[in-house]
Amino acid sequence: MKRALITGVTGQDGSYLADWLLEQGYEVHGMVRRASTENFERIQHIRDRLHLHQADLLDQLSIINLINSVEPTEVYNLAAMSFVPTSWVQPVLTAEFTALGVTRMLEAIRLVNPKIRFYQASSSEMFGKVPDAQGCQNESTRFHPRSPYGVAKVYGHWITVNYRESYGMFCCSGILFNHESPRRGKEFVTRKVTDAAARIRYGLQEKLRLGNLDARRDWGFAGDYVRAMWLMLQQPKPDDYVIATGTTHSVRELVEIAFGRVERDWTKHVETDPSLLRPAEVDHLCGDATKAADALGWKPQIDFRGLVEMMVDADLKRAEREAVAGG
Ligand code: NAP
Ligand code: F7E
Repeated sequence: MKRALITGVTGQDGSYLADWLLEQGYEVHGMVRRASTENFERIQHIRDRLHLHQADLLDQLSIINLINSVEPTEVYNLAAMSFVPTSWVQPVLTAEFTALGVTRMLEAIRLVNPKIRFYQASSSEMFGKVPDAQGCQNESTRFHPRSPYGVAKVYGHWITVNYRESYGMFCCSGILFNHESPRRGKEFVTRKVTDAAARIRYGLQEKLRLGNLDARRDWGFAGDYVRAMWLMLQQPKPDDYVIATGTTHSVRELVEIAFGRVERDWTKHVETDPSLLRPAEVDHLCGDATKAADALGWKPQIDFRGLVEMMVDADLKRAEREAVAGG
């Protein structure tokens, strides 16, 4: 039986990846950090099928001990400080988690068993200020990160490539564009919008405050993207891949679709708030996943409208329960 270890298993991607690997017959282990209250909402439905272990990206020894005791065949490093605005508020901690955390994982693998296959969760935020606002980014596009988060991810990407080149380890970096789902954290713009649209529909909320409505992103479905992570580790050779839909939409279009789904006029509810603008913005992202399509046979199955409507529908169910409970 194949045995996988997922760091960040309590996060959006970790939970979908755990679902997928269990379906493929894996024994699935998850690394969780110690908290005074458990944060297992996203993995509650599979809790009894997962093996959870406490360790922390900041603590080298805990990671070495974890790899030693689990003896995984594959490690998926998804844990990180993943919210871009927080990276300006906590830049040093972001670097510790999101950059140096990758080296700690790689060093633990090198020490315990360098044959373990390793996946690093890299990000389209590494492209940042893209040279051609009309074009799409691929594996050869230069990086120009615009936040401490993006800079930390560039480090994580290159240290992954470096361990592959220095030690011949099976290390892959997946450069994933934004991917969302009903399990997305509510601070990210898609879920913030779909949650607000649903709550406004049920009279639980009146206003939605947003930052830059003109920012454009290539948004896909997280369930599609975790399949790509797994496919990367099933190849004969390790490599790096862009994973994206190849389409780009503005935050304004996201708002229009979400409010259209609940039959409300967004202009009556949405207000822009300058405090939500970022010190440096990523204006436009659109990924070219041709390499992944050719080499991995990967294609996304859910388009942008389908994604937004799926998220609104899930939030409508939650809002309805809240409205009923509130009388
Ligand atoms: P997420 O929902 O924010 O999950 C992050 C996970 O990391 C959580 O399980 C969190 O644990 C864990 N974590 C954070 N700090 C840790 C530490 N010091 N030790 C151990 N675990 C720690 O993020 P996501 O959307 O699933 O993203 C997964 C990965 O892909 C991240 O590395 C993210 O940067 C990257 N990525 C995401 C996207 C996207 O659009 N979703 C795109 C490209 C790359 P707690 O539950 O304890 O907080
Ligand atoms: O912002 C704009 C904001 O926070 C998207 C992470 O998973 O994807 C994610 O990073 C856009 C930005 O995601 C609000 O300015 C407007 O242009 O949903 P987001 P992100 O920063 O793109 C990448 C690939 C990752 O790797 C990250 O881990 O939306 N925007 N108004 C807003 N964003 C937020 N959060 N809140 C607003 O009110």
